[in-house]
Amino acid sequence: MKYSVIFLLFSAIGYAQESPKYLFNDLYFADPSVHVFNKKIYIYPSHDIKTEVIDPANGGHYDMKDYHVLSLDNMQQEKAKDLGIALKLGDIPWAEKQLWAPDCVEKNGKYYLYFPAKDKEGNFKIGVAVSNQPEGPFKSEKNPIKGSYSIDPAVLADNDKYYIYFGGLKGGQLEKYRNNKLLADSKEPNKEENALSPKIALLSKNMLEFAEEPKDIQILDEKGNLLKAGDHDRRFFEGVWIHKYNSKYYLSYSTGDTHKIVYAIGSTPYGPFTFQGEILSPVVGWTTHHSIVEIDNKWYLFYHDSQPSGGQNNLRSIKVRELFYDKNGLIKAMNGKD
Ligand code: FUB
Repeated sequence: MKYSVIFLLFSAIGYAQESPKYLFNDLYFADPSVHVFNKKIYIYPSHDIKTEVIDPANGGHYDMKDYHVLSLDNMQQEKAKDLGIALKLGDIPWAEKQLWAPDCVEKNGKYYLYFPAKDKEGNFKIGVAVSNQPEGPFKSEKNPIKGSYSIDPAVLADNDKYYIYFGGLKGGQLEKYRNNKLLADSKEPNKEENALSPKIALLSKNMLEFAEEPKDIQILDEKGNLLKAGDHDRRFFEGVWIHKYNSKYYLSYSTGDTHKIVYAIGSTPYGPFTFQGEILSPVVGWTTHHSIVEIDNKWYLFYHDSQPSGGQNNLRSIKVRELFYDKNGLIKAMNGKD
């Protein structure tokens, strides 16, 4: 009875109804990038910890010091299993602090973990670490990827090519760069200027370098114009993810200060992408970050919120719920407060 009342309520306001579940009780994990490797589900999250650092302007309170890998045997399993530390700050020669949202991809039986961290000059760069198993341990390269900057790498394997997407504003430092160059006094564009966009680069055959200069991804409105910087409900902020559905490329991301997960659709990995709408309304907590994955012919949204920590922004917990498309391939919006 109670269930049907809730169902009717959410159907009426247009949200897809499917109860989310938390995947972990004891430790705080966030930013879940999820992949199926060798028929097992692997989650590559950030590992949130309590910290004394107070630095909201730069996100210094997201003070993570290692990566764990989590796994599920199937989607019926209630809780994820912690497979332990896969990489830690002290083993990354170039990194100083803040191990933020990672992603992992497999190529020819090797696993490549891409991750952002601040270097000794305080600039975010993207590193890569390699393992023979999906759960690690991963061995970091000595230096970050040449020409990399900002945060939140996500990798797409497509037709034997591997593309890395990245970028994030504010704490993620994207506005400090133009044309892939660090500028001394660069700021966010004014609200009537074009919004900053996530970047894409083809990865080299050995997966350790960019094979090309990162390019801007164009996100267009319904009239074919680039989204504007003042369009906070739609413009890119951080946490980009890319997946394919019915041969189309779906680019999804967080809008940051309006706390939504939204998406745009394109016909190639490089875009352009046309804005479509909301996937998830704001969760409890400042950040919202997700991945979208097909598992056993169903689609899932993995994400995080700060409900279990009582709303502490830097202590987040990962969740999952089923995701649905309509007959036109549009994603049904979900309520982040469920
Ligand atoms: O977890 C640290 C940062 O918070 C991530 O890199 C962002 O996407 C946001 O979730």
